[in-house]
Amino acid sequence: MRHYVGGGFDASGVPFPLVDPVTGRTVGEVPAASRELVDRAVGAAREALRGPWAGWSPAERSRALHRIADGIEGRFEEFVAAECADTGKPRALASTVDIPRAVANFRAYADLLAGRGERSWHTETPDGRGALNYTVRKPLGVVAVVSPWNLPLLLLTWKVAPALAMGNTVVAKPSELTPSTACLLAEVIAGAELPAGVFQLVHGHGADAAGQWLTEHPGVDAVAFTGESRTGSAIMRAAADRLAPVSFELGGKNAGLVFADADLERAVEGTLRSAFTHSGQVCLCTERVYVERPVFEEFAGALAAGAKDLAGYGPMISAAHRDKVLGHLARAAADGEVLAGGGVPSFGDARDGGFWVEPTVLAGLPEDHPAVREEIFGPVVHLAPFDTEEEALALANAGPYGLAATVWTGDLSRAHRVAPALDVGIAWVNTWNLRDLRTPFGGVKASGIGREGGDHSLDFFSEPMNVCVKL
Ligand code: NAD
Ligand code: 6OD
Repeated sequence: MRHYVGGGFDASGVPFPLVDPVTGRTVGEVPAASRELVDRAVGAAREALRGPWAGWSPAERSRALHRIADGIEGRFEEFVAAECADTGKPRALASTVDIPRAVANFRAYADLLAGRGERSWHTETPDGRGALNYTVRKPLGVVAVVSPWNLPLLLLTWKVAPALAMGNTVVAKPSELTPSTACLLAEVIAGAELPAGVFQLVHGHGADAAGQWLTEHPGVDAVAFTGESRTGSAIMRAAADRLAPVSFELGGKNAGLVFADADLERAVEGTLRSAFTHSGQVCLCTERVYVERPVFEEFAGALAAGAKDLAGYGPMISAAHRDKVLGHLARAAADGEVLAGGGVPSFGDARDGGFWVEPTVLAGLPEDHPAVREEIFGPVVHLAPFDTEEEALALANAGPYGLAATVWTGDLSRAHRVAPALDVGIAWVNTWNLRDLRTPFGGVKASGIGREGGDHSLDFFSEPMNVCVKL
């Protein structure tokens, strides 16, 4: 595990343990970046803004992104193994989502950049000759990228790729819990013929450590962050003093709406996937499902049966996170009904030392219960009945978050009525987590600020400047 600063690797810093969530055992050490190293990383990124990188054309940057994508593909199995080791997620997930999506992030932004144009305007002038206005896109400068542990490489590259595409330099700080694929990415970038200082990687914790020192650094021009909403508030306060722009992807408490006219089998199967993928540790996972009353019992029975049958799921990321999830389950069991799961699985092997929680289906809790209002970020879903479309919308739209929602219905008119009326950034109809990388991605309310994806990211990571030429 090494930092990557100014084109060189660096293993300095007080080490902290890396823990395998599957067994709870310490399996390695990560050096924590000192404040001095963070300073050096920001300094190297500033320096690189004045170097040859500034002269690279969009086409050259686009080709560089493809080289990085090639580099990840060339070490695909290493990336998959590292992601599984850090997160405990099943290989099937890392090899079909995390790593291919990281490759796709570089390719998608490379292609968008290569084909991107800007508008120009002809302005009338009294002498009749007019003036031509055109837009020049400039990088923001040094961008801090701070990312979480749930989809470590996917969410890091989701920001690094568009930031580099637009000519910025980057200092990235991955989650302290999942640093391994970021290290591999630094190795790939080191071999991708980018000028020294264009990409930096520093490891460490968040508060009073590398994350905070980086995001409050006066040499950082913008912050792109994915993580908890309250961390976003702390980062925004730090960025406010220097008015640095922020792009935030934050927490969620995503709702599913199941109407009686839905294909119930498909809705159950889709909800199992949306609630329990990566054991609920995906920001888009569904944690509340509202089911139209005539089909509530049937849906609840089938979902609970499906949850009991789930095999091949992974653990929570850490002991602290497992304890938070189990705390929610203890309160929920006391106040409502547990239809499936609710406990810790027993394996009779080394996994018993890991951070496991059973896929859990709850019902019967009031809407203001912490398990229904707060983000759990674990394999836990609560079911409640509704009687009318208006009630379903009111239930889904209540609460502090607004990231994503899913509507299950067989009525086309209802789908088009309900989906746009949801207070979220992303709504799916009869599917979940079908994501085209060019579409806007992000949340409303406490779920985020701004949009990522396609041109939205390229816009965030650049400053449009107007040039007006009198003809
Ligand atoms: P977190 O906020 O604890 O940490 C995220 C990153 O921020 C880590 O790298 C951490 O070290 C750093 N950090 C923590 N405190 C900091 C501080 N004061 N200053 C600067 N950096 C700091 O989040 P997490 O537990 O790693 O991730 C889970 C959360 O992320 C959940 O809330 C989930 O909903 C959210 N998430 C959101 C999206 C989205 O797209 N909306 C995607 C994935 C995860
Ligand atoms: O784009 C994807 O494939 C994906 N799974 C995004 C998830 C983001 C939030 O955790």
